[in-house]
Amino acid sequence: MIQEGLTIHSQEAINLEDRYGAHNYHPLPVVLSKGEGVFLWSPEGKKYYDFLSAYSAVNQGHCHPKILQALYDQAAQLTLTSRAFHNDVLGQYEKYITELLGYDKVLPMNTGVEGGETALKLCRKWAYTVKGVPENQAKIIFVEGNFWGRTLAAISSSTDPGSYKGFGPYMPGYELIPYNNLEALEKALEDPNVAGFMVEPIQGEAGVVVPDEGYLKKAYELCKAKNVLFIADEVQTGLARTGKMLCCDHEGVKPDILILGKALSGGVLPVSAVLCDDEIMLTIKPGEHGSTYGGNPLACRVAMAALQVLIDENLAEKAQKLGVIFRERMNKIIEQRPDLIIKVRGKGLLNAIVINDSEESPTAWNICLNLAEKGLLAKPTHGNIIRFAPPLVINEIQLNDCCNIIEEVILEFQK
Ligand code: IF1
Repeated sequence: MIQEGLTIHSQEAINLEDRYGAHNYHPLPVVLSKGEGVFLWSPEGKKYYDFLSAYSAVNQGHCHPKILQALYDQAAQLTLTSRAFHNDVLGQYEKYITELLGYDKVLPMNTGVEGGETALKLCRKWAYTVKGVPENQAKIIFVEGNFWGRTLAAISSSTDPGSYKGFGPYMPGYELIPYNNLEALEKALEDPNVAGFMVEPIQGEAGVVVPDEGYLKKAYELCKAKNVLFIADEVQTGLARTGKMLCCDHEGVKPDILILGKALSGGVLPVSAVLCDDEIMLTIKPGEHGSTYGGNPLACRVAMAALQVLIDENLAEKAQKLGVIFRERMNKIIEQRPDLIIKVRGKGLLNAIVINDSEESPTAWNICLNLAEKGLLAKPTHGNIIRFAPPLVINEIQLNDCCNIIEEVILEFQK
């Protein structure tokens, strides 16, 4: 049933996007018009479990009432002043998030990639003004398989031609090493001009690639030994997703620079943040960085509510517990269909199954079409990997219901 005036038929929505929108995505043939908690509905009222969570931006569930209330209240009061003036919310938010995560200061931005750009500017500035790297000689080390957004600086570090091909020339001062390889990192750190090492604690886009136990801790120590900044991109892994407030918490690593985004607003509007201590943060002087919407009162109020929900609802602990159940269920399915699924991997409620087929094969896509038909939304990444990441507010009954759907689709699937 279409709610007249409020929405349009699915096919009409698809047609309008095709005719008037850039073709920079290849979405599943699913149209959504309502979200609540772990559920999404099409305009026609078809109900889905959301197992993508907008790539971990709605950890708190769709349209969380407490986050929406913060939005409504602030929106009626003041939404944006620019940073040409102070506002009465920004300082409260800055105090809240820096005390919560244990850093001297935060630089508020909007999207995750802006967070990455900001972190790299801070890292380079620190290298020139504190470490003493010669001007314009700073090097940043990235790992193969990284993904931190779509800007020219971000794709310059990519090893995925789908991200960088056709957009050169690329940002200089980058060095790439294999992920989860400490020897390669140790070697790269020999260069005295290295300013920073930027890494995802678990690689999301690459297909939920979990490094060996101890990799993050040892990588951090190698960086410290060479006075190199350890920069953690927790845009996707942070904020309770992997079973801890931050994925780095699993190994007791406190990044020199921490990048957050996505669930920092609970999916309500773009909010990102870069946190670090004064020695790094104060290398950027007034007028050297910022953005129109960075630190706007609406985003700050929403972000405080989004963070508070993570704490009040113990979402990290829930993700940890339900993640174990989920992977156990997936492994039982794999025992029955080893021809189709190679493995399940992940931490907390950031997981993925690896399909026993080439990246070019349509198998993962077709499995996702069948899952959608049965009311569960997920999407392949890199062709043969299906990421499963429900909102962290999912309960055990719902999780098992979703595992039943996945089991049904996998057991009956024929390539
Ligand atoms: C799209 C991928 C995921 C990220 C990490 C920074 C950013 C992202 C670890 C940039 C963003 C998003 C981008 C989004 C789809 C999604 C994605 F498939 F593209 F790669 F999650 F894996 N660091 N990831 O994952 O944050 O600027 O987007 O706010 O491009 O469609 P952003």
